[in-house]
Amino acid sequence: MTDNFQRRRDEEQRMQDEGRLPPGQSLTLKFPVLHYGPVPNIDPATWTLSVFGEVEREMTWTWDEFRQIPTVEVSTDIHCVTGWSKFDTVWEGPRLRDFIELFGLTPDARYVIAHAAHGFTTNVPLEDMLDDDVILAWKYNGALLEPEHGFPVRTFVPKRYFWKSAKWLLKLEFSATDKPGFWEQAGYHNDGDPWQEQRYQRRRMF
Ligand SMILES: Nc1nc2c(c(=O)[nH]1)N[C@H]1C(S)=C(S)[C@@H](COP(=O)(O)O)O[C@H]1N2
Ligand SMILES: [Mo]
Repeated sequence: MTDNFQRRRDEEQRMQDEGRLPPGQSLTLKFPVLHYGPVPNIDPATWTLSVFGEVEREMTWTWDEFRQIPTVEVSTDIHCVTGWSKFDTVWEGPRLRDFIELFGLTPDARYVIAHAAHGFTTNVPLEDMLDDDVILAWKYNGALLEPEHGFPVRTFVPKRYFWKSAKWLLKLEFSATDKPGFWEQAGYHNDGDPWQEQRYQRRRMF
């Protein structure tokens, strides 16, 4: 027991030293499910995805239309604020940067707010959402997303803690001002960079 525990610790230390495991994280081989509230029962026949705010053209896609958009595959690590990281997860969907070309942004767009089922929201600066690895994921390991992992579509923002990757996406808002989301208003850090261990907001004590 102790030997196994020590070996795991050593392995995690090695990965931290190699720069792959962010500070305070430990590795999981499972795929934990984490969210607030129940899994929504989304019917793909009526689901739509819309973009609004600082866009040149407001647009809406049905599930059939959305799946026609060219996709990229991203294989990378994910890091949850509760302390688990999972390596080499494989996701597929349109790259957000390319997706934006379909409707265009106004010069005032600075933040992207993901709106998901049950009123869940999360905010990320536009600049960070233009990274190569930010996609609107609708496949995991080559198959459609499981309902508990966000079917039909989730945002995927691997350079932030995983709460910034909104499951059950309904709308993307492009905003001139920042709008702290569900967990961000509840005390999670506004930026959520795992490498800087930005888990929670610093609170003024007095
Ligand atoms: N819509 C929605 N998306 C969400 C959440 C949520 O509560 N609602 N939780 C976030 C959190 S805290 C995490 S860690 C990841 C977990 O994703 P997974 O269940 O696919 O592992 O989803 C994120 N996306
Ligand atoms: Mo999380």
